[in-house]
Amino acid sequence: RLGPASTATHPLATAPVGSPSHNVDGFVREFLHELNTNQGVTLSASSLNDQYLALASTVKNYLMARWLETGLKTRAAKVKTVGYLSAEYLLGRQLDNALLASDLADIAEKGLELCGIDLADLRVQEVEPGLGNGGLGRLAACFIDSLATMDVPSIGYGIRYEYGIFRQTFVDGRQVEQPDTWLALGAPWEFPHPESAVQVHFGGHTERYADDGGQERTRWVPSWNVLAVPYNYMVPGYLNGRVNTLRLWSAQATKAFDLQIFNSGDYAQAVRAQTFAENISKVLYPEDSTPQGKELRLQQQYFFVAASLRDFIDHELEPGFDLHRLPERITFQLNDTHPVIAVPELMRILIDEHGFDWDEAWEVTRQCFDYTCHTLLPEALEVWPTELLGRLLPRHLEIIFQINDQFLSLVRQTYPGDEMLARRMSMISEHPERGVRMAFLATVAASRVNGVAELHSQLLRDKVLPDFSSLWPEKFTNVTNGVTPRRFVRLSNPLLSELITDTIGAGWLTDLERLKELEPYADDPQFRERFAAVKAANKHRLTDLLRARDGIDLPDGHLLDVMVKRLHEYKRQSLKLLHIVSLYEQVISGKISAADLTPRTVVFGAKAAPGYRMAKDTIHLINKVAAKVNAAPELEERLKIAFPANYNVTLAETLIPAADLSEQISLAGMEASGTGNMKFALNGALTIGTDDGANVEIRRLVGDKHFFLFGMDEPAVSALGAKGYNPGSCYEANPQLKATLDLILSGHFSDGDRHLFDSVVYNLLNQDRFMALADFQAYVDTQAKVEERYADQEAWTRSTILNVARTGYFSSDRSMRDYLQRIWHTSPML
Ligand code: GLG
Repeated sequence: RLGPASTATHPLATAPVGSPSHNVDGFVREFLHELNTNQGVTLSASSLNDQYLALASTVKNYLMARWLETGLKTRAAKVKTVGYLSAEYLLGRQLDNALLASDLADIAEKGLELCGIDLADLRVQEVEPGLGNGGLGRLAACFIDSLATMDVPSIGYGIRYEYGIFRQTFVDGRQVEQPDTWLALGAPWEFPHPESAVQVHFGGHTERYADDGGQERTRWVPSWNVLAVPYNYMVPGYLNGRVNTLRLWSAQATKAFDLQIFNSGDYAQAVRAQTFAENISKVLYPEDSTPQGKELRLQQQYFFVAASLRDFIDHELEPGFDLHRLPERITFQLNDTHPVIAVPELMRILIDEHGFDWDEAWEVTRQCFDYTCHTLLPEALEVWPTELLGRLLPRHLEIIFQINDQFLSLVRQTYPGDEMLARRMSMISEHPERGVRMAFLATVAASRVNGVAELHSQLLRDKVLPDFSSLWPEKFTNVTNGVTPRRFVRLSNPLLSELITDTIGAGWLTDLERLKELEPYADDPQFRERFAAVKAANKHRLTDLLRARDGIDLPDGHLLDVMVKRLHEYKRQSLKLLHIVSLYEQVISGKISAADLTPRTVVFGAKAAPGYRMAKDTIHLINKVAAKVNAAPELEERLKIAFPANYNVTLAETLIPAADLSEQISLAGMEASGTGNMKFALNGALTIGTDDGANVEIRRLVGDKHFFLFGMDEPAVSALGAKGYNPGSCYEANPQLKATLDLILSGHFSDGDRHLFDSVVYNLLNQDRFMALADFQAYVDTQAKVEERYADQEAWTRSTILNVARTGYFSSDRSMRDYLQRIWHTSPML
């Protein structure tokens, strides 16, 4: 990447050139220059897209000098870098974040105005890079933002999917997926570097040979390869002059690969082969929390990880660097098991390419990796069939077997005679087929293993990896997730941000615990009034957006009750739905009158994995119920459901600040952390939630009075599971629950079709793995308490202020501080 050392003598050649002038004139000049030279148009002839692209280039030009300086400074300092390895980055739109980080927002707005352009019109041109599924990918995006803001040298490594998470549409209430063509109108934030592409190999076999010293060695003789082309993205810190790099890899066919086939004379086959190679980074797998054991997925994982290790070792380190000292310079964070194949890859590089012996290589490797687990669902832990792994990466499978052998001899030494234990802890599972348990491999290799909230980390130790945590108690730790306040408070909620700065002064955006200073103002009626006015304005902003985006009309003055997250049975959208249907049933059957209802609009946002039947049926059911409820005159407009399609980061940014009530109702022990829960609390919504994931910590911080807890806790869930849970008996014992389910079964929501929703309803009645029926009554009762509090607007607002004031802990800056101290053992660059 650096190329040959420059022999230039001009003084400007050795340092980054300066930035454009930081004022309106400088901005306008730069913008018009970009429009002319990059887009090739004059202002008068330019389209909105031209203007957006020119604006993006302009902003990049302001950040450029800092980016280049950051690179030079970091290389020269030879400090430890954090290499964040993640198959997903759910970035959201880039423009506003870049304007904020470079302190250009006002200048840009004024400058564009002078050009007759409204910044707001350009903002909406940007298609967000949706290179992730949900929480895990969004967390990675928050983390790299915090690392840059905290001046930590770091590189995010991932995949530049040509198609990100699918665009969701509804056809007759059913989810239909459309490809996400986020690159179609140009990708102004990326810097492709085809000249720095690295080769990634696959397939073939291994062979032994004797090296010059007569030592027996192994080499991998792969059968095909692809090029990994890096695309660099700026990751600007907030007003601190640091710009880190996110490096996403795109697959391209190698020349050698084509030539072989071209030479055989089969031109068409050669072109097809190119497509085959390029398929690797073509599309993001849309499964969230459930691995798909697809070959292409393993190819993706190895592809980005191999390219990243190669890149770091060959391009980031100085030539001739002694790899025995690698842990001094890099710590790779494994974001879930997706990048775990990096462990045998580093072993292979050290042993096969650099002549390390096994123990030396293991010593280095062990110190270079840490592993974050994001789940508790056993079925969500990746297991790769050895047949597949061996075919695609034969050398890696050998190395994994050897790591496992060494590990199991340690287990046998530590617990002599306990063969059952050794079998349980083996990285190789035998049933249903022979496979590699990637979480075990990660746990053995990593210096530290962490869960993502206190409860989750505890359950990880006790239930998911108990044998490992008794063997290595000190290896396990917790880092509770966080969210970046730059995007999720400052940018998404400008009015609240202004009010906060007005009240406690500036500086809180990088020191979020300072929100505590708001606490006394909860008792100040004037402040409460201002705070409530912000919420009301945010609701209007949402109303405008949903009208334009989805043709949805939100009624005024309703409690805005929001459940947005991936559609998953464990998250229990079905429980929310039962609550709605129950209210509706009581009104239409005359048990209560519409006047008894607290005016409420429930907003859903949820994508289902395209192959996840139950989730898709649940979406269909929500839409069917919505159609009926929204049209029911009996309800007198006091209960509404809005389900805008294609929930994404951009929608979240307008939706969350408008919410009154945050639904975090997973079965206790199932949601590792949640991060939406944090965003809502920080934006002044109250939570109705179970004792699950980070809810536990949110409740502890905001106080019981300001959090609506309901349902079984994890021990109760476990006990009920052990005793034997029978959802049918909940149904029989609870007349309102029965009436609710019966109404769905009667075909009321499905134009008389009594079987349309059998899958959903009978699953609840017969199996209900996530115990929605068991928590139904508690949920409904707690919703009544929500309504009671909401009726007292002063008390409600007071609680919401205290939620904001007390949740500064959930800044991803704090998460990064915890990783730095507990896991990475490094500090920001001074
Ligand atoms: C996971 C979990 C979430 C968690 C997120 C980030 O399901 O509970 O908040 O990662 O750690 N697969 C996910 O999205």
